[in-house]
Order: sequence, then structure tokens, then C-alpha cells
Amino acid sequence: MIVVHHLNNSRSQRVLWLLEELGIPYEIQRYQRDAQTMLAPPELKQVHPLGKSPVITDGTRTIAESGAIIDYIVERHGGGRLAPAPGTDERLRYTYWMHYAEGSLMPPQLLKLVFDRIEFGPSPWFVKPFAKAIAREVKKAFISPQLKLHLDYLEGELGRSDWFVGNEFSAADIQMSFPLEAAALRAGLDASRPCLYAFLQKIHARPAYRRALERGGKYDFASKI
Ligand SMILES: N[C@@H](CCC(=O)N[C@@H](CS)C(=O)NCC(=O)O)C(=O)O
Repeated sequence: MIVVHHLNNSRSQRVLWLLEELGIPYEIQRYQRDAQTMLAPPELKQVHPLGKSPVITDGTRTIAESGAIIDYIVERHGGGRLAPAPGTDERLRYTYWMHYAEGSLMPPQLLKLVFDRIEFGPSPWFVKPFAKAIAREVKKAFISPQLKLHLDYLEGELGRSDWFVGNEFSAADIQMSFPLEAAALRAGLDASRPCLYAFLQKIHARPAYRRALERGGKYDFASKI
């Protein structure tokens, strides 16, 4: 039986959703973020040394990193569903999005989160004006243009097909969901990018997505759209 080590409000929601789409039975082991730091509790380090979520166990195997987890579940338990056939152009596109989500789309969002905290969070009075000015400048000169570049690119890509790999829903759409939900929450993704906005509306309407939410619990990322 697959056990999903599930941190509240986190990327592991994607794994629950994938398992629901495939109809694979699973158990949830729950972990709660620290209310101040938002970090995972130390118990998660007993499952994997980094103590990050998601991580799954399947028999004697422990698998971390959401892209690797999704690949593993689809290959081992998917029975050919939710991924294009190996060796096809569609499979190459699928692999691209599986890596792009965490490798390219998350980093500028993480930078925005960090520099927003520097700009708006607490800091000693004598550094506050400098910290604020630097954070504002880094966001203006680098982070915001990068986010715009990515979101414009993705809007164009989704203008050409129903889903990221073509007209078939695939696990790449599940992998892409988290950075796009995060962008809707914190990086200004809204109805002015109609294809991305419609993508979020479509995924939120999927019965398996809703079942995963019911089992996983509160998930801020789904509430914006
Ligand atoms: N690239 C990793 C990122 C894992 C990650 O940073 N997870 C966050 C939750 S969304 C986490 O565990 N944060 C709590 C912590 O770092 O203590 C993946 O996709 O699995």
C-alpha cells in the first residue's frame, strides 16, 4: 500500500490528486507545518533526510521529489494511463513539463516569496528602509520580468491545446498545477491570462481533484480561483 507523507497546504496535494485520478488505494500520514516558520515538523526527517513533502513509501521503497514520485506512480501503478507512450514526441513534451514545473517555474516564485518577506516582513528599524529598497529593486529588475516571461510563455502554450501535452489530460498537468496555483495566489496570475485561468478552473472541477482535497484537507492554493 502506498503511504503519502502529507504536509498540510503543500505540493503533496498533487500526489493525492494523481492517486485519485488513477483510483489507486493509499494511506495518508499527516504532518502539520509550524505556524510561525511554515516549515515541516522534524518527524518528516525520519522518512527522508530532507524532511520535505511530498514523500511516499511503497513497501520498502521511499521516494521523494514530486516529479520522481509522479513518474514512479504512473510507471509502476498507472497501467499506461496519464502518460503518452515512451519514444513519442508527446512523451518528450510530457517529460519537459514534468521537469519545467519545479526546475524553471518554481524558482522565480520562491524568490518572490523570499523578497516579499524582506520587503513586508519584520526587520530591525535600522535596516528596514535599506532592506525594503533592495527587495523592491530586485523584484522590479529581475523577479517580476521573469514571472511575466514564464506566464506569457505558458499562456501561449495553453492557447494551442487543451492540456499541456496536447488534447489529452496527463500527469504533466498535475505536475504543472502547483506552480500555477501558487502563481494565482501570489504572483498575479488572473483572468487576464484566459488560457491559464481556464486551466485552473478545469482542474478544480475534476472529481478526482475534489476527492483529493476532501482527503488532504485545507489547501489555500485551490481557493483563489
Ligand atoms: N522540489 C521539491 C520541493 C519540496 C518542498 O520544498 N516541499 C515543501 C512543501 S510545498 C516543504 O516540504 N516545505 C516545508 C519545509 O521545507 O520544511 C518537490 O517538488 O518535491
